[in-house]
Amino acid sequence: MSNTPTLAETRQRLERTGQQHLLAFWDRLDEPRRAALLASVSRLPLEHLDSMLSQAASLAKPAAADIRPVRPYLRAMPDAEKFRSIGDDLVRRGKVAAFIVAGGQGTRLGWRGPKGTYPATPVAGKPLFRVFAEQILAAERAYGVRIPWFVMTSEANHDETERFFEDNRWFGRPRGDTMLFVQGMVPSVSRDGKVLLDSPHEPALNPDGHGGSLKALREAGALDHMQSSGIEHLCYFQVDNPNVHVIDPLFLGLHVAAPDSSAEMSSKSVLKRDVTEKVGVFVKAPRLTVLEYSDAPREISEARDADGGILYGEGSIAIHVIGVEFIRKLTDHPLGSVLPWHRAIKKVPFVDPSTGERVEPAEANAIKLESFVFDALHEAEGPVVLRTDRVEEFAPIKNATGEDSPATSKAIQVERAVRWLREAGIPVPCHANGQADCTVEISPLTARGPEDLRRHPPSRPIAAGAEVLL
Ligand code: UD2
Repeated sequence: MSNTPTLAETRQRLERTGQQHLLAFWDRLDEPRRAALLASVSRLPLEHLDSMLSQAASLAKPAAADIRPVRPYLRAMPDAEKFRSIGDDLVRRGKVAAFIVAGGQGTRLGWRGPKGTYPATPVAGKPLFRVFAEQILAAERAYGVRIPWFVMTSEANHDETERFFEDNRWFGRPRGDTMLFVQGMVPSVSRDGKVLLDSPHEPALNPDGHGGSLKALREAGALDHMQSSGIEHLCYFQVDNPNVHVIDPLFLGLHVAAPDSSAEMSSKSVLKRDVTEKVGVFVKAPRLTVLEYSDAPREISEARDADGGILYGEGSIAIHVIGVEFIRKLTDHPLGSVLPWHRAIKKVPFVDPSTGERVEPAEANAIKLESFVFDALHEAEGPVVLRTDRVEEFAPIKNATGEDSPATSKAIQVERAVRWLREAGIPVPCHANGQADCTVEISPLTARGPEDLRRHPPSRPIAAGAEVLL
């Protein structure tokens, strides 16, 4: 027997919550559409919607006067070796899993398909998902351990993502070591709090943001799975950054053993390129917070320190380590997580319940709610920030052209490869100005850093002007 509420129950609930218009087209619907409508209404958080909207509307942004800079750890810290070996030990003992959020639409890039399928690397044109999978595989080989990979998709791209992994035979890793699951959706509502209809039998929904990943991990059974297999920490990253070091022992060691950390959540930063760069920044307000670029008052984003550097310059590159126990704590909540809702006012096409006509609004007409994973920092005891090197770890692909585009990402990927080769003492052909005269890509399966290249140098020298895949 189905658990879907009946029409009468649904009608009562809609009346109680002021959303009766969702049944406006009931009489015109066939049976399958009626069933679909009842089922989707049953999943809407209608009883909580008013409080979600008013919480989002009143979300306090920290006042400039209350904001202080953070003091990050640096990779070249005195105890780096100690932390690295603590991190190595965690990975070796199977305490660590990888977690990518890949539910976004990649609209800015204009790629028709899940963003992880985008051919991102400079020579082989490897798709992003392959780059990450090979990194995980390389770490598994180096540590002699299996590292589960959790992949969050969205309703819009789940099937295609799964097919891509299938078609690529799970990138050479056992099928059971990758777990795909779909993030949640929340209703898109009119400015007066009415859930919009996307069609006569479907409420308009939008993904609940990467903050929804914590709830989705729990609902998909991933948390239980991690706890039963002894996994204690998740290495969180985004789909758009091929230079991420998915498994970073120094970062993991710092997360669990820094004197001021309680191993709940830790983050990486890079120094902002300039004051206009579109990354959130880590600040103290007074707890550790990411101030999103669109929310930062100018006196904060443009403030300079005594040496002329950017005062609030610790840019978030959306790389975190999150404790599994901490995720359980955050998701012990009737709405699935304690993270606050943010709202964005957007244009959302809808079916007008009074006329039955589809409206393509000329102006922003709707409130979309979403939550952000970095808001969890605010809840964490003793979160720490590790400042890392930009070229080494951040080559984002966000826009089709210009900044943070495939072209800039490839240039950074090549810059890192050249740097690794030079550090390993391998000659790289140069122009007169010292710039490398070659396009090099290093597969994660060849080297995870300069050390691997030193141990296994390329069999042939790199020729001037060559495109080389190592
Ligand atoms: C994000 C950060 C920004 C900075 C930057 C670094 C936010 C709001 N801003 O900017 O502060 O750290 O990254 O690169 O995060 N995603 C989902 N489901 C969703 C929404 C997003 O899985 O409902 C994923 C998406 O697939 C991507 C990541 O989250 O992997 C970031 O999403 P974005 O592209 O919207 O964030 P962006 O680039 O504006």
